[in-house]
Amino acid sequence: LFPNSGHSKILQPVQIKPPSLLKTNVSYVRHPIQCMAIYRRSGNFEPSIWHYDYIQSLTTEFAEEFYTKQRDELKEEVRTMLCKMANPLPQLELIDVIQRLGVDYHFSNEIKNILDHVYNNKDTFNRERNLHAAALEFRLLRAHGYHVFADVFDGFRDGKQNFKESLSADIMGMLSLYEASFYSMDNEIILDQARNFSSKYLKEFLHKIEDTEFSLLVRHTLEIPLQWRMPRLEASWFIDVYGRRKSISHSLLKLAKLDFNMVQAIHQEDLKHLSRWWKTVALEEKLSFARDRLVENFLWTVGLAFQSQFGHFRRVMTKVNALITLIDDIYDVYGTLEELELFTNVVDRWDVNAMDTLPEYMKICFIQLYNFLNEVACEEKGHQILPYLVKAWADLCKAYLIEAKWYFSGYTPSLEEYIENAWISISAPVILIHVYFLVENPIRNDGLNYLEEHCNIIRFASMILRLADDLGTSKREMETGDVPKSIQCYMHETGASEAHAREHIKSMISAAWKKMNEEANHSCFSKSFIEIATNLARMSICMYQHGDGHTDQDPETKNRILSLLFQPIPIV
Ligand code: LA6
Ligand code: MN
Ligand code: MN
Ligand code: MN
Ligand code: MN
Repeated sequence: LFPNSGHSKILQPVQIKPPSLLKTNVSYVRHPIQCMAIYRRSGNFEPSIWHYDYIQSLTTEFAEEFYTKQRDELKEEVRTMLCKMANPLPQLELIDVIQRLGVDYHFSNEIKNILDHVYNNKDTFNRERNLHAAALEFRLLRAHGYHVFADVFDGFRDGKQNFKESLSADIMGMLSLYEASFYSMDNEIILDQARNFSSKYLKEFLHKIEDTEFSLLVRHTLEIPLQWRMPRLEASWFIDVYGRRKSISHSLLKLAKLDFNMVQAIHQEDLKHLSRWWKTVALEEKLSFARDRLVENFLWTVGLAFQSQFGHFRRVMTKVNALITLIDDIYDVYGTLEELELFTNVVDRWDVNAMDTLPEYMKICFIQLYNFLNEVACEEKGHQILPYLVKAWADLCKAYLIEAKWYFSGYTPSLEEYIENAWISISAPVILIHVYFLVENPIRNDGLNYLEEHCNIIRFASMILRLADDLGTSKREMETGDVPKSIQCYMHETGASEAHAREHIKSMISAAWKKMNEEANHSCFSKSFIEIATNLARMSICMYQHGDGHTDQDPETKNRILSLLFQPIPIV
């Protein structure tokens, strides 16, 4: 994953002094390959439905300073309410609501104080009697990194170590237990039991009762548990659900709506900025074989970090995603094997002079990458981060090349061999290395070595992204012609049906989540980095929930984009 001292070529970054960015109209020698008839696949990607002019025309009243004062007042009201509460259970329930509404980041200190108190007085808070209370406390403490053990559920089991059947009547308890079970780490058998037990009764409950708010919550949870959900999408859904409740805090609801819209105004500014940048890239006719999915690429970054102060983060990361998507299409769709070998070599050498060997479309792409990485590295003063970035991108290209070779030779690897390469070829290591440099501030001196030694969190987030992507995209990929993905490798290896293979891949996703939870709970990375890595996994579940949301512009994804990015929530 990372440079080691042997790779001297990479460890010597190319010195580049601004403003010496390369222009794309450099003259070049026509490569002989262009004289031959070349068979190229086509992704048949639809043009983007989000036009440049539409994005530039976005306006919202919530960008106005006018609302800041109103939000501050609402924040104070909610703060007072939160601190005034005397009992732990209603306090924890309120924290849960505040989190689901997406405004918990305004109350980090208050929430921490309350959870500290609950954690330090665990024994006085009588959980034995109330499964809901015990499960909620467990979930919130784990989510915030406290070390709590799953034996808090021991008292709910009978002499044979099974959950007591009588608990199944407590449907609120079942729901809370189910949500809590998704915070399990490796080898917590009691939480596996908890998940099986509660999901069985939740499903039974749904058969009996149709439309109450509660059945809506149960259906939502069974679809995707809270721990796996993209925060921003959950907020927009839950604002609606909460607004229909009878006894609620109107200040809290109003704060959630207002804050959602104010943050959305910032997202629109980010997106306008990005669409001006993207226009110059997408205009390159020689790159028109690739997916034009700026808005989807931006949505990923909103999934990673939505808050106002992450504007720069989203702008950089959207460019990372757009370049990944472009280069992925070069390797998977457009490039010939010979061209791909040349390109991999040029990225690996990081040498603009080697660029002459490339066909023009690759030259344009390499210049984009070259300039972009140099810009990112120049912004990070005082640290030589360029070699790390280049190494990550070169590793990505090498993993892409391995897949291309498998494709062109008709080879189907075993699932294990596939995964060993595919957790890199899904690009999460590239994404998270950029994230690391963007959020780790200051970069610890030993941080880079640490990153190298403790890259498990990167690995598990990558696994989830890869497997979720395979579930969502392999239909398209098999149609276009692509390397066998995890589902096909598993079918080939075991003779299983596609349906069975998909179930197997889903169970691998569950297993990766447990390891991810474990890492998140014991990691020395900053809270921001852990949160963003976890959000990458959540965002993959979201993007591929109904198929290939990154590529297909399906109605679900379109509606999500509209409600998250373009349409404010009505305030009244
Ligand atoms: C998905 O495409 C794609 F472009 C990715 C690199 C996935 C994650 C993306 C971000 C955030 P595809 P492949 C840019 O399904 O070829 O073609 O690895 O990826 O399966
Ligand atoms: Mn691809
Ligand atoms: Mn690929
Ligand atoms: Mn894919
Ligand atoms: Mn560890």
